[in-house]
Amino acid sequence: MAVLDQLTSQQAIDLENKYGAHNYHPLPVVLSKGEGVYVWDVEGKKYYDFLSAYSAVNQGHCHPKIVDAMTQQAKTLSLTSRAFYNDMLGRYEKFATEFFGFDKLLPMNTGAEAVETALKICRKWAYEVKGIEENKAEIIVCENNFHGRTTTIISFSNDPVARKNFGPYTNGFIKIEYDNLKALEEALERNKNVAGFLVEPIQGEAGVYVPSEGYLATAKALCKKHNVLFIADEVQTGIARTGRLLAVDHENVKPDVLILGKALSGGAYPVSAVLANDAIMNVIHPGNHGSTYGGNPIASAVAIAALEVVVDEKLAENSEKLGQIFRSELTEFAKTNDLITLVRGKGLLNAIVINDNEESETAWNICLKLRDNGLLAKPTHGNIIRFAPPLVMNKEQLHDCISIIKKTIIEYSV
Ligand code: IF1
Repeated sequence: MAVLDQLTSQQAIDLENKYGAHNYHPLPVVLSKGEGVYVWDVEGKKYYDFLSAYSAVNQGHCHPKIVDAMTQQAKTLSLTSRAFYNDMLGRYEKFATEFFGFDKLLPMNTGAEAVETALKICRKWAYEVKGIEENKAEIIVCENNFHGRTTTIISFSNDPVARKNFGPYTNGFIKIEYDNLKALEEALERNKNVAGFLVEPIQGEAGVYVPSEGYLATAKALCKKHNVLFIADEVQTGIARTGRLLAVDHENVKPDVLILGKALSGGAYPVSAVLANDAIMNVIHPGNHGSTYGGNPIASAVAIAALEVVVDEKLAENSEKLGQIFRSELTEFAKTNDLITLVRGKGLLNAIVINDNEESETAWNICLKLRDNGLLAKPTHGNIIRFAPPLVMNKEQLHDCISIIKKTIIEYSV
């Protein structure tokens, strides 16, 4: 079989099982085409994409403006490394820092790299600006966090599957309960070497946990009081996903350090970034940090186009409007069906909690049925299904999806 011969779904799955590391357990569907809110499998069946590649495809699959920007730049100059300047990076940095309101941007590629970058900046700021004794800096994180899969990041994870047998672990992290301001205040008062507080404005992987109203604003105020950096990981919640440009905007919170990824490129190309003001970012000097592909011309062109789409197509407003319809319709429906115990989320980052335990296969089996009914979603745990369609979805498509979800739950309940 020639490498690019047409495949059946089963053939594609068999190839991945035989030749690929088994680091994922995908839903059994093999996609070969994407456009806007739709994806198609190799047999030509059409689906609504209700995961958006974990919120990387907020602008919709293969958005023409983003693809054009990528294609044009790829034909012109793809990569220079940072050994030389290029004519795209500075323009992207100016555009993005003005777009989000910070002095500077450090360009990386994946979300985890951006989180690692933010941790390094926070520690260096702690030693060189705050004056913490070297190698004593502590960063507060939340239980049930998800910030990526590097060795340092999983060192402060409490997910045994992400963590076990990857030690020895990186030190310097204090874990507290999410959405618990008393725990944060105590950790800040008890430890004099705290450099930063790293937090997801909504905990995505944990099951779309939306914190109490005021949590982010009060947490930021506590950090300011203790001269500790408030570091917002908006890799999943950013770029209009929750109904505002950033999830922290719901509480008018300005993070000291902002971490972006995923939809910063609209799913076209790996682009991530860390943004901060000069007093923090200027601790970084040549040779401290970098990446071969970080800030490459294609990434710069793609990110500019992806952010312009967010504004041009009013994606935050649409996310807010459709999210409210989604939650109110499904909350009403949940009253009539024992299978759904809760609907929660913000904008178009939502989840339903299934009336079963975390270890059950129920959520998985419901997602298999959703697939058969033409909608793709995936559980975050045995009993929680995350729903996150592209933000370009219109009302008619959303109502169609809500009907599919209701129909599937009813079918499953009998
Ligand atoms: C997987 C989860 C979501 C993230 C936040 C950093 C990163 C992520 C808040 C790292 C990445 C992805 C990773 C992907 C599945 C997906 C995920 F289930 F893992 F947790 F979205 F919820 N900060 N999340 O959500 O970004 O290095 O992946 O670009 O690893 O399975 P990345």
